[in-house]
Amino acid sequence: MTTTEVPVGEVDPFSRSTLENPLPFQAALRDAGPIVPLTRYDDLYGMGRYAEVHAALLDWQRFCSGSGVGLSNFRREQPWRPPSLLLETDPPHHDAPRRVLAPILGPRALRRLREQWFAAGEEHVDALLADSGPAGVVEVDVMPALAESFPLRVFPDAVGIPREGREHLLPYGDHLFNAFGPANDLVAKGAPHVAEHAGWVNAQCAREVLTDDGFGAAIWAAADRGEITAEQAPLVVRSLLSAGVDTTVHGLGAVLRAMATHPEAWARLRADPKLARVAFDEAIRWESPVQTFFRTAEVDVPVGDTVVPEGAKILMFLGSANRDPRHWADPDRFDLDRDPSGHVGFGMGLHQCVGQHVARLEAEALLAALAARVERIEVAAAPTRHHNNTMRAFETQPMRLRLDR
Ligand code: OVV
Repeated sequence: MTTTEVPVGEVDPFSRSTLENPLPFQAALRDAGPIVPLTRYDDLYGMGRYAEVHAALLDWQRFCSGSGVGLSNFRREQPWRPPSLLLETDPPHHDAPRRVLAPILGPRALRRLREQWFAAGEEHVDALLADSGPAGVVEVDVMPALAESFPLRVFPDAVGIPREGREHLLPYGDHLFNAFGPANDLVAKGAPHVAEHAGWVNAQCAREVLTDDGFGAAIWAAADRGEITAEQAPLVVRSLLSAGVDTTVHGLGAVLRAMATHPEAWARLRADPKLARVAFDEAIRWESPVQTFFRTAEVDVPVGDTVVPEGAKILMFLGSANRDPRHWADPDRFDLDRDPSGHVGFGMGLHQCVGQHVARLEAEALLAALAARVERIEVAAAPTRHHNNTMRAFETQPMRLRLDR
């Protein structure tokens, strides 16, 4: 491992070997101090410990988002797409879009979807399990068969976009999350196709394209009430299509991994399906599908013995904070008995994931349907990783689902 050969500050956090298994790098980063210069990139610092990451996420005045939450500094470089009105802004500009979106995706509004999504979960799982042989076993790659197809089945309908063209959603998100990192081969791989994916995504945000009963229409209704402008509305819809698909796919990938590798946890969840919510949050802590976001120092900021100079980028290692032994007991263990709340896998503070209730509902619906019919989830073959500059993801997870009989 390169981390034992060179000082941790000289390691590229976005190299293929670090992305394949970031955990040794993250442990070395935490041990090196509260903040470490990352010398592979100009004016970059890394934070890997829970206490500092948590504090910085709350300190939006000094660790700002308006210069972009990727490596690119919007003060000096042109963003590849118009900045997000939620993610890539600071108060006061951030606040109206956030105030509009929060109730649209909040627990009260989602009550309407709960029954529908549980029914969709049952249908989805029934269709997959229909192929079981006489032994009552289905062997399948759960990434396409469950983690990708279930969010794609329920979420775009809830936003209210048409069916045609939905194949653009995953590659758009994959490129967007790569583009927060450096301009490496992962970004180059997506670049030739960005225009078509982004063109399609942007076109779905127009009021005429959206159904009149979805999240998208609710955003436009807020524009009609004057709570945001008609220029802002399509960009807020774009945030749903940007942040709402790949993230939940890899969140589901994480909880399925946890359930397959912890059969006792699966048995407990089956006996008490209410555990699905804590299982999902613990999986988000444990795997941290969104591994990193950047902030920009608004002023010179002292952290420990280091002063981060104004204008520098700080890479916040959410996944590392979520496995910091200074904060968590036995952090590498997936543990249904711990309280994972306080994890920073959804961020923290004023930018904390506004879609987290939607993600939890998708997870609950899918896990409940599986729990009703699947006695054991087993690893059928080693999983493979999908490399992305921001997300920790699986490409494949071959599993055996043993039906209850
Ligand atoms: C959290 C997140 C990720 C990616 C995109 C966006 C948000 C957005 O607002 O566009």
